[in-house]
Amino acid sequence: MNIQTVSKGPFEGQKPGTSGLRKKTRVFMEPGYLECFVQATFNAIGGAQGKAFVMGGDGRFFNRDAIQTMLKMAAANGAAKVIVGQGGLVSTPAVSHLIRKRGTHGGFVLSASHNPGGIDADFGIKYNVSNGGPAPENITNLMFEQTQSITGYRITDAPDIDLGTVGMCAIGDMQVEIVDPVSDYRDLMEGLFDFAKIRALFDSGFRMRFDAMHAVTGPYAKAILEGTLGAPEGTVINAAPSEDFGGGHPDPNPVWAKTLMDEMMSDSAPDFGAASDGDGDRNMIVGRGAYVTPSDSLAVLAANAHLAPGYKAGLAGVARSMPTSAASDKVAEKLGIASFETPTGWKFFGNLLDAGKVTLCGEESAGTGSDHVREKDGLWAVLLWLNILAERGQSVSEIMADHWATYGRNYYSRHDYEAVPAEAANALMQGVRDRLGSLVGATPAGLEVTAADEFSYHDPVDGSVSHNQGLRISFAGEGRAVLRLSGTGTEGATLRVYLEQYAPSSQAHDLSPEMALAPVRDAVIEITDMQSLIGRIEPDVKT
Ligand code: VG1
Ligand code: CO
Repeated sequence: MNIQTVSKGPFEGQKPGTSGLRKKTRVFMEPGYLECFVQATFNAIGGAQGKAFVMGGDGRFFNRDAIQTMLKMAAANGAAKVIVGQGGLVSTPAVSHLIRKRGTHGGFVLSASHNPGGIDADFGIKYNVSNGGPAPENITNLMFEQTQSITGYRITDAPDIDLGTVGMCAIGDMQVEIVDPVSDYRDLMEGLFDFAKIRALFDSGFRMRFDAMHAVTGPYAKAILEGTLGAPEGTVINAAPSEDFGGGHPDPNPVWAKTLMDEMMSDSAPDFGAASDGDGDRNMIVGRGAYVTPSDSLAVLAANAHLAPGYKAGLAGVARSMPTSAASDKVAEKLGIASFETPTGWKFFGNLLDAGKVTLCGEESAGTGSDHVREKDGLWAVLLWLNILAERGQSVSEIMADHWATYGRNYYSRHDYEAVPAEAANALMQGVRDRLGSLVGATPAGLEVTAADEFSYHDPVDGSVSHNQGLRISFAGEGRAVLRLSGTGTEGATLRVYLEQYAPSSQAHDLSPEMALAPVRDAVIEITDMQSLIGRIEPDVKT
C-alpha cells in the first residue's frame, strides 16, 4: 500500500457545532477540506493506529465519495478495521448501536441531518466515541485545536472499494467489512418491544403512515414496519433514500412533513402517523387529527414506557434539553424519579446514560431516545409509541387528553428566525444578556418576569461546566421563554425562540397553542426589541 502525506490546511471554521461539522456541500468538496477535518479527528484521539471504526451516512450527495476518501485515510493512518454500511448508508442510531455492539473505538456519521442535501445544499460529519455517542466537548475542543494547526493528511492511492456488496475486503492491511445496515438494528428493536403485540395491532386493522422523507429510515422502516410487523405495503412512503431527499427538507415537523400532516388532519386519516429526518435520529408523532409536540411525546413515553418489555422495570430517570418543555419533569416528579436539564445537543446526555442516572432522554427538536444507544432514535420512538398504543387500546388523542388531565399541559412552540445577519443576531442576544439582571420584576406586555438567567450546565457525572447555553426568562403563572442561536445552520444565524405556558391539570387543555402562548410571545417581542434589531417579528418556521 502506497501512503502519501498531502500538504494541506489549516482551514478556517472547522469547529464542531451542536452536532458535528456542518457546511455547504461545496465547502466540504474543496480539495483537502474533508481530509483535514478527518485527519484532525484522528490526531485528536491519539491516532488511528490499530483501532476499529464504524462509518455510515444518510445517503446525501457526496456521502459515497466522502466514505471512499475516509477509508483510504483510515488505512493510511494504520486503522485495523472499518465497518461500513452497504451503499455507505447507516442511520445515526444504527451507527451508535454498531459502535457499541462491535466494541469499536468510535465511528463517523456523514450527515447534515435535517438540513437539505445536494451539491448546493448541506453536508456534515460527526465523530462518535466508544460509548456510541457524539464526542463530548473535551474531545470536540481537541478536534478544533487540531484543525487550527494541521498541515497535511495521510492517504493511500488504493482504488475505490465496492460499497454495494455485503462482505469482507481490505485496503492494504486494513480490513473493511460491509454490513447490512438494518439487521443488527432490527434485532435490537425486537429485544425492546413486544413485536407480537404490535403485529396483532396491525392485523386488527390499525393503520399508520410513516414518511421516511426520502432519507435513511426508508429501508429500516420498510424492513421493520412492513417486513416484520405486518403493516400493509404502502405504510412507508418516500422510502427510497435520495441524494437530495426528493428536493425537500428531511425535517420531520408539521412544516416540512406537510404531506403527512395534511393526510393526518383529513377525514381519511389513518390511526397513526410518523416521520423521521435525514439521518434517522428524529421523529414526529401525529395521531388522527392530533399532532403531538416532541416535548409532550417525551412526557407520554416516560409515563408509559413500562408498558414495553424493554422498560418494564421502570425508568432510572429522565433528561431533557433545557429548551424542551417541563412536561417530562411533571411525569418524573409523579413517578418519583430523577429529572435532568442539559444543554441542547445529544452529546450532553451521554454521561447521564453511561452512569445509569437516566433511561429516557429527549429534545424539543423531535429527538427522543433511551439507554439502548447513545443517540436519539427516530424509529425507536415510533415503535415505543406503537407498543403503548397496542397495550392501551386508545387513540393518540385519547392518550393525550388523559395525559394532560393527569399532569397538566405544557403548551409549547418554537419560533425560528432564519438567515439573520450574524451581527444583528448577536446584538439581540447581547442586548438581552446585558439586561437579565434588571428584567426580574418588569412586566413586558403585561406579563411579570419572575426569573431570568443564562443557562450553564454542571455535568453531575464528570463535573465539567458548559457556559452560554441559552437565555431563559420565566414569567408569573409558569410561562417561560428561551432564546438561543442555532449551532447547526450553514447560513447566517438562526435565532430560536422557545415558548412555553403551563396549564395545570384542573384547567381545560383545549386552547390552540398559538392562543395559549400569545402573552409569552408578546413579552419576548418586547424584551428583545426584535423589530428594530432584526427587522421582523414573524418567524420563518413555527414548530
Ligand atoms: C438542533 C436542535 C437540537 C439538536 C440538533 C441536532 O440544534 O435544536 O436539539 O440536537 O439540531 O439534531 P441547533 O443548535 O441548530 O438548535 V440533528 O437531528 O440535526 O443531528
Ligand atoms: Co438528525
